[in-house]
Amino acid sequence: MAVLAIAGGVGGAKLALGLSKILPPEKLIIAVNVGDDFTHLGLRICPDLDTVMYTLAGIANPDTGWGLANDTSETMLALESLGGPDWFTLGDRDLATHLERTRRLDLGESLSDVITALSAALHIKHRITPATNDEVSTIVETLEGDLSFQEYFVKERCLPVARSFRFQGASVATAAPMLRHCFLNKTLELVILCPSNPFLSISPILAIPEINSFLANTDVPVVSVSPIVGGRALKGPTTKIMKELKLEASNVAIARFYNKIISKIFINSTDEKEVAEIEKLGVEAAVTNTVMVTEREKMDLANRILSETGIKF
Ligand code: FO1
Repeated sequence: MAVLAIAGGVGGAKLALGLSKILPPEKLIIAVNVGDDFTHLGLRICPDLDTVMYTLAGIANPDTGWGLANDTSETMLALESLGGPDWFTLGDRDLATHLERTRRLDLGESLSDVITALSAALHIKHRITPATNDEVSTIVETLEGDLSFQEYFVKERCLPVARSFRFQGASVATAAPMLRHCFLNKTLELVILCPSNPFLSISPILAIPEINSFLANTDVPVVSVSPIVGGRALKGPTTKIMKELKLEASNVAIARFYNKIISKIFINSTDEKEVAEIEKLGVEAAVTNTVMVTEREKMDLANRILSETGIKF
């Protein structure tokens, strides 16, 4: 039996790391969002997958949460002097990941096989899989028209007002083989929606029919860790997006968003006052520290989730 952690970028990667420090490889699967992926400079860029891989390998840039620690940017400088696009910063060593991924994909390898190979090369023992091997692209519908995720997030720095999102390709995408195997063989004992942006990072995964129907119908406990603390997101545009979607930036709103699939939500101790409101939704609220800065805090949160849900490890 195994725990399935569903993760997006930086926030999800932190909890995935905490879980990987506690659970042995055979007891954990990390399924990662592909909605942020895009082809740039002819290379297939998979930011959330790379953030999770680099984080588990202990080589992620600690300041940004993405890219590699101590990377250099000679190639970007040279590219800029040639008049190439410099809005999306790719480190010299990070580029090797994109080159090798693109090489393998062009040979016809599936994205999940490529991630398995790259993870092995990075000496990662735990299993990381894309949510799907199909292309799912998050499109941000803004007042200035539709933007691809990276155009919105990086090029426009999340400034355009978001009206809604769509996940191009999701309706015909299938679950990655590792996930399908778990669903069919009933090998999961817990599903954790990690504290990533529900609208931008988790929704593209829930939009995949096979994954949505599993989560909506399974009797395996599905829990989430809220990305909101004290009325704001710890990182990224979640709070701004919630405002633009006319949602209050609260744990109640997150619990309501996931209401059909979660039985429990973990919220930060500062937000204890929201428990009653959340439990009116029929979702149990567990209060703990959800702010993960140190590795200890990542492991403590992972421990709390596993012990609250009775997972033996
Ligand atoms: N985010 C930025 O804000 N600016 C960048 O130039 C940038 C480059 C980049 C390169 C590789 C990579 O894996 C991630 C990168 N990110 C950058 C972060 C990325 O946009 C986000 O991590 C996710 O897509 C959102 O979770």
